[in-house]
Amino acid sequence: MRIYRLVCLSVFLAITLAACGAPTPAPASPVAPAPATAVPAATAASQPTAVPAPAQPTSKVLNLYGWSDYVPQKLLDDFTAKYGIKVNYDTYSSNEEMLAKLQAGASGYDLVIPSDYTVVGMLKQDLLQRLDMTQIPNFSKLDKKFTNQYYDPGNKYTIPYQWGTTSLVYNKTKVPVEPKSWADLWDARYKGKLVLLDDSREVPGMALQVLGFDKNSTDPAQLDQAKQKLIALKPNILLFNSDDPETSLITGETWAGLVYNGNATLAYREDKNIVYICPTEGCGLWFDNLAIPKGASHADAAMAFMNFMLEPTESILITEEFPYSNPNAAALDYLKANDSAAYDAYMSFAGTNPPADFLARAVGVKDVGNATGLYDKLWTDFKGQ
Ligand code: SPD
Repeated sequence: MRIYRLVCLSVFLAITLAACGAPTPAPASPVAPAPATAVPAATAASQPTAVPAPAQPTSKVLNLYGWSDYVPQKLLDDFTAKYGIKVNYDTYSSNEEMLAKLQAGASGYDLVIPSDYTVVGMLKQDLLQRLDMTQIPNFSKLDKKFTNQYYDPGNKYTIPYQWGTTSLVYNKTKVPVEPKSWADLWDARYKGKLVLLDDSREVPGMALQVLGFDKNSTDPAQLDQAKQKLIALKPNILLFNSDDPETSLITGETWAGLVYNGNATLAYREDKNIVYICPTEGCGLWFDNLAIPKGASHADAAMAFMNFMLEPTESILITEEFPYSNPNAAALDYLKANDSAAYDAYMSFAGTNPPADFLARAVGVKDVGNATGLYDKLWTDFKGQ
C-alpha cells in the first residue's frame, strides 16, 4: 500500500510540478533523485556516519511569523525547553498578508512559512536568506519527493514544513445531492451554506477552472469572467475563513465549501459524514516551507528550529494537531510504529493521504509576477460587491 502510494505520488508530483509552470523543474521523483551536488548537506541519507553536530545557537529569541493554526504550542515549548530560546509566534491567514508585511521592510521576523509560489516571488525579490545546511542535518528525514522542488532547487532557502491540497469538502447528510464538481455549488439550494477560504488565489483559481480556463490565467478578460462567476456564487456563501473553516462545517452552519486539506481532516475527525473530494474541474496542490527572511537577527535560532521540528517526535506533533500532509518520512514511520490507529487514520482519509485520482487533478498556484495585481483587484472587487 505504502509503495503504491509512493509510486502514485511520485508520478503525480512530476506531472503536477510541470503543470505548475516551473521553468526548469527539478527532479521530484525518488526514482530520479537530484544529483548529490545539488543539495549540499541535504543528502544525509547517503552521508557517512560522521556528520558534524549543528552549532548551539546563541540567540535567545526566535520571532516566528507563520500561518494561523499551523505550529503546535507543544513543539514551540519543546524547542524552548531544549535551547532556552523564547519563541514569539505571530500569525497570518494568507501568503499575501505575510508577503505584504515583509515587503514593507524591517518586520523583525526570523522565520516565515511561505507556500511554493510565494517562495518563487520572494526569491525574485531577494527576500530570503540562504540556509546553512550543516545546521539542518535532519533534512535527511524528509521524503525526497518533497525536497529539491521547482520553487527552490537544492533547498538552498527553504525546508519543507507541510504539504496539501485545496479542495471541496461537504457533509453528505446535509447537501441536497452529493457534489461531484465545483459547478454544483452554484445550485440555489446551497443558499447561505458555503464556507470559502479567504484566499485571493485559490478561490479565483477555482472559478477559472469551472469556466474551463487555466487556474493561473493572467488574461484580464478571463479573470473578469471568473469575477462575475464568483459574484453569482455570493448568495450561497455564508463566510470567508482561512483560519478555522472546519468550525462552521462541524456545527452544521455550513454544508460545503472550499478549504485546505487540514481543515477537512479536522472536520472529519469530529463528524464522519464529512467528505473531501477533488472535483471534476480540478483542485489545488501546495507545499509550505520554513524560510528565513533576509536580515533576520536570529537566523541561528531559525535554523535550529528547522532542524528541531524535523525530529520525528516533534514533526508528528504537527500531524496530530494540524492534520495536513507531512513530508517527513521518518515522522510517518514513527507514527506507524507508535500509534497504528493514528497512522491508519492518516493513510485512509483523502485530506491527509490523497489518492492517485485525486492528485491527478490537482494543480498548484503559480507565481504570476505582475499579474498578481489582477488577482488582488479581482478579490477586492468581488468581496466588496
Ligand atoms: N492554517 C494553516 C493553513 C496553511 C495552508 N497553506 C496552504 C496555502 C496554499 N496556497
